[in-house]
Amino acid sequence: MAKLMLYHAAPSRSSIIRWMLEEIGVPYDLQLLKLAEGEQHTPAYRAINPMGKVPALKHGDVVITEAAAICTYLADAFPQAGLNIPIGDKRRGAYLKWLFFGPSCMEPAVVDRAFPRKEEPRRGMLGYGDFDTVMDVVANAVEPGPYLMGNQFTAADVIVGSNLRWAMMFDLIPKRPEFVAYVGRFEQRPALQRATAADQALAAA
Ligand SMILES: N[C@@H](CCC(=O)N[C@@H](CS)C(=O)NCC(=O)O)C(=O)O
Repeated sequence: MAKLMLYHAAPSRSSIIRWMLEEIGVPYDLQLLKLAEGEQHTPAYRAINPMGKVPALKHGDVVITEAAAICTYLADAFPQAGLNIPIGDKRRGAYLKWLFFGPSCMEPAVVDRAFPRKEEPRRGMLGYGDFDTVMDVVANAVEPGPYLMGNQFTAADVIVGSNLRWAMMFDLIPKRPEFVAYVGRFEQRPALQRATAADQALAAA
């Protein structure tokens, strides 16, 4: 049995972690959950993630939930994969900013746009401000390339890249040339190709 166990459903946000694990290149096991059958709400799984959501990752006896936290954790726990910016490196500030920006700004901006609220909240009350600013900020960050942190591909790209990939796939954001070029660079990565093929096979089964 591998030391790492991913609680997974395909396709879902846990596919982000599958990609991350393939990038790291260590063995892992999967525990599959059928979300449509409510397996994420069983008492056994709620003991792992009380939110009743995937992904969750077990590393030995450590449990981590929330996709961006899992990616941050894995990058630090397996530094030999070169996907983290270590503590003490000045670039870690920007690296952490992008890891948090995915779930705290990009995701809510995209979801709010897909499912508009009856009453428009005040910009100052929304952590992400407004959709167009979020898109402009991300476009400016990925435009120089190849990755958010320059030449180094990091866990931040797994988070921000997954967000952009998914949102463009479902036409939830404009296919800006900066986004298309950035995401296009990932499609060639063997780790993403392995994770995607394995998840497609799971989804089809
Ligand atoms: N904030 C969580 C979101 C996780 C999430 O929403 N997962 C969805 C799948 S994409 C889920 O488990 N949905 C099942 C449910 O809510 O019942 C993260 O980033 O990990």
